[in-house]
Amino acid sequence: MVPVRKNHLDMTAEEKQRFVRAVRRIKTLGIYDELVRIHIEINSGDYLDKDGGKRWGHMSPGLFPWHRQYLLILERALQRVDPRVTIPYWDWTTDQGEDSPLWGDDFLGGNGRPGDRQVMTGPFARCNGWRLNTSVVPVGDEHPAFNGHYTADDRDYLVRDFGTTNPNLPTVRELEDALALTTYDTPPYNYTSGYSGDPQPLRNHLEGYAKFPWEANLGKLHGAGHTWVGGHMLYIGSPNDPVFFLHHCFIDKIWSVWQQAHPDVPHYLPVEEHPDVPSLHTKLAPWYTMTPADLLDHTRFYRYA
Ligand SMILES: [Cu+2]
Repeated sequence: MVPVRKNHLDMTAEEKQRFVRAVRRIKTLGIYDELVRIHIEINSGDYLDKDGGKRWGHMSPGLFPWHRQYLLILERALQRVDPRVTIPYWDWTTDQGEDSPLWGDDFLGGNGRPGDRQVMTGPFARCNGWRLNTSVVPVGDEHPAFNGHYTADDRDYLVRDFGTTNPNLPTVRELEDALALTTYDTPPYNYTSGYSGDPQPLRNHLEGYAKFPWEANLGKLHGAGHTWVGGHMLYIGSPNDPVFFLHHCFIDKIWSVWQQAHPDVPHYLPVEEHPDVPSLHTKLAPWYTMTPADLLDHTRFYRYA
């Protein structure tokens, strides 16, 4: 029987407690911080090479499979601590309140306090023992969503700033419009995919760098989830905030929903070798153990409720 991932709103108090306890445990074991470090390293390379060069999991068709493997590694580490734990997801199209149980003291804790925006409540507050060891901040004037340059951040506490950089979480309409697309990704397989006309690529709309003419701003869906939470979620060290994993779990579910909605189109592109981005049969860095083809069907690893 494969583990079942569910909406955090459907978790019992005990399930939430088990999840939180397991996350805190792998943090003390150094596993969590190693995953943060990997995300910073890969994301930085992806952004520095955004116009040409190796891109694994961002500004790349690798977005879905790379993060699927990344989440699987976290989930398996959690399950070594507690076999019943799975990663829950956060459906930000409907679960948009600052008073959502997501941000409760018994789950992820709340918004940052006025001033330094330090998270002061819940199990991931510094005062409750959640200390950042691999925190970074971007350097340079480039927008953080494009910037691969960073330096060490001496703040060892988690920062959130709900709705300041971006006041709007993604809408049902934005998600439906993206899910209606029938092309996984298009050349040049980067943040400009879809800019020069049709077909429009699912991946770049979901990632948030492409938009439809009726949409106001870039940065929707995946991007908007990051920017609405703000603080650490704005930058490449975003996995320091455990909400990263619930956010990306929903992105992962969306890929699955899209595949089911479009059974007859390629579920990953490119199929052929490509100089910059993973092809269907490229083993993904930094692990070099699985390819997008291996990761296409999640049902042998876990299911969604
Ligand atoms: Cu990422």
